[in-house]
Amino acid sequence: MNKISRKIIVFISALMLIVLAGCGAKSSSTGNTSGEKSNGKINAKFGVIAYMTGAGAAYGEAITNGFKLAQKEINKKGDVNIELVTEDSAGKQEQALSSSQKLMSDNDIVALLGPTLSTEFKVVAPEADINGISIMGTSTTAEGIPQIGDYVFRNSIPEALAIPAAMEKVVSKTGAKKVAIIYGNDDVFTKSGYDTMKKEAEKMGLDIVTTETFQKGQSDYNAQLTKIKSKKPDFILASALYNEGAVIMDQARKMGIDVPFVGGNGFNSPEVIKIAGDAANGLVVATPWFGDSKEQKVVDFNNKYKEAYGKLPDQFAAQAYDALYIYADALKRAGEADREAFHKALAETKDFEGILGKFSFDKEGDVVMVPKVVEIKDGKFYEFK
Ligand code: 1QQ
Repeated sequence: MNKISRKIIVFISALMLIVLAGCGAKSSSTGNTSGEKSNGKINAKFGVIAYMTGAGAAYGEAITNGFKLAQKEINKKGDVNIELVTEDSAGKQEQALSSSQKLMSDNDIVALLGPTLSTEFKVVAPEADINGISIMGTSTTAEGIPQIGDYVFRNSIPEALAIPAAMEKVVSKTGAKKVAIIYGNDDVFTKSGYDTMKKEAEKMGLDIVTTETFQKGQSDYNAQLTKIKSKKPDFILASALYNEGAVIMDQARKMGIDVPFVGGNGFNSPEVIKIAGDAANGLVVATPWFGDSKEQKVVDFNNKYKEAYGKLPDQFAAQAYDALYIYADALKRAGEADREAFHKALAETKDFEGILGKFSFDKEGDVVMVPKVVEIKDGKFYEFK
């Protein structure tokens, strides 16, 4: 799009945002800034859109906890002072969109973080891009996210990297030949995970014995699992968020299906173990985060998080924590709380050292990273060997 048409669209969008301002749900704000520079510090407000209520609320809880912990540390260091204005998207596209419009209409908001689900992000990011406000996903792993536009980034590792890594480990260890697939066909992330699973299974020469689908909120998977069981797969590929994924595993084990499950990013939550209990054993996933690592920065993060929230962090908390540090770093390099200056600095992020390792964006704003493969055994995530 040329500069003049972008400016016209930005102007029209700004008018719409003024009208929409104040319509959305209640927002919460932590920290206090005015967008001005005071005492040599750069004060900046960032908008957060997170899945805080509803079936997947544990994702949003971990994410906002990660942000708040990083915010406290960053503000204490003192180069920049960050205020976070948080909106609940409830895992719904319409609510994510109205929340983000409310945030974008506040001229003091320099950039956005979230929303949580790719399904939400896919409707919010194009609008942020048109408005020239940077937006970064910290948990969005579907294909095509940063490709939405120049202002769109993520620090969450795409399924297209994670799922093949997990599949390759399982196949090379077990010699599996036959696989069944089950996926949610009404969600951007679960569908994208399915596309990756199918493509990779074909590439690896696996025999896909059946492909089953389900919808969000489904509680009975008897029909799908009966079919899967009858086909005797060597393992099952499941693309699901934790609330459906854990129930699928529970019902599968109760039916006597004991083969491994390979899942995507949605399973990387302790909620899976909480909901499925022993039935979660045998789940293999790839993740940028391994909480039991002996690396000092991981141990330190675990301790700080536990002290603040009374429990250990998960992948979503770790990604959010790093994301706010990436934003703080860009803000410092931008030198002012300005949307354009911030965008330029963010795009230039390179070799940022976070708790998840060294981080750079590729030229499309996507993640360059090698995931770790973990499996659940005896109710705990272990490195898959
Ligand atoms: C996505 C995801 C989910 C698991 C985030 C919570 O990866 O929607 O992209």
